[in-house]
Amino acid sequence: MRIIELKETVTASNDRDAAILRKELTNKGTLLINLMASPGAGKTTLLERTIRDLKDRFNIAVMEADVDSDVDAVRIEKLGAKAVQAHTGGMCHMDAGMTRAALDELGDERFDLVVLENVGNLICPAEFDTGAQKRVMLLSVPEGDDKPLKYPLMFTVSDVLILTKTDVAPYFDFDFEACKRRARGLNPNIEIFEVSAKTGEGFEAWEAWLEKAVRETKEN
Ligand SMILES: Nc1nc2c(ncn2[C@@H]2O[C@H](COP(=O)(O)OP(=O)(O)OP(=O)(O)O)[C@@H](O)[C@H]2O)c(=O)[nH]1
Ligand SMILES: [Mg+2]
Repeated sequence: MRIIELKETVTASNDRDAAILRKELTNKGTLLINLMASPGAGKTTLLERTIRDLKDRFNIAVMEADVDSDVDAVRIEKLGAKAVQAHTGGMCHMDAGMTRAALDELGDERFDLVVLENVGNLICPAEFDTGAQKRVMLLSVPEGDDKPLKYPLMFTVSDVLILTKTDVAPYFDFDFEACKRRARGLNPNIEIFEVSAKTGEGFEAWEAWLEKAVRETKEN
């Protein structure tokens, strides 16, 4: 597994670079997902189960972005999926240039699905287009149902909201309906799934969405 050291790319327009990257990926038939959430919300655990379930159908790679360490990339490689660990040089997000550099490290192999596990936080990753065709965010039950009120941009820019750790719901006052109402108030088109990576509950619906998105990318 490779570790690459990235620096924020200084370009005139991140949005323009992201649009070019998105087009290249779609032309290649590769779906890139920008996966965003707070630290510890369950991004890597969700990916582990998703890879286990889908790896026989799709060629999957993961780009782990962190300020430091390689623990997440090591977890992904254990499942037999290709992983690169990107160090963001202290930055709290990935931009399109950094994403391109991390993709280059994956080499020439063709992937159906590449997931970028962005740096854990609900603020900066929402502000930067990485070039991914889809943005997926996680909110875990222990974080609370008020997060759409506090971090509205993340909910506004995401295509999918996955409410995770539903197995611990009995121990928290998490109002699912209020949370969904708040998220849809910001983003009426957001797709919402409820899952537990511990029990596997809800994974069928999330993986069906993902499979459809992979197939649609190839048709474009
Ligand atoms: N009970 C329960 N625990 C979970 C679930 N998903 C993840 N966890 C636990 O939550 C903790 C954090 O999970 P990770 O998958 O490492 O979270 P992450 O979002 O990748 O964290 P960072 O990469 O550090 O931002 C671990 O102890 C997991 O076992 C779940 O569905 N239910
Ligand atoms: Mg992680």
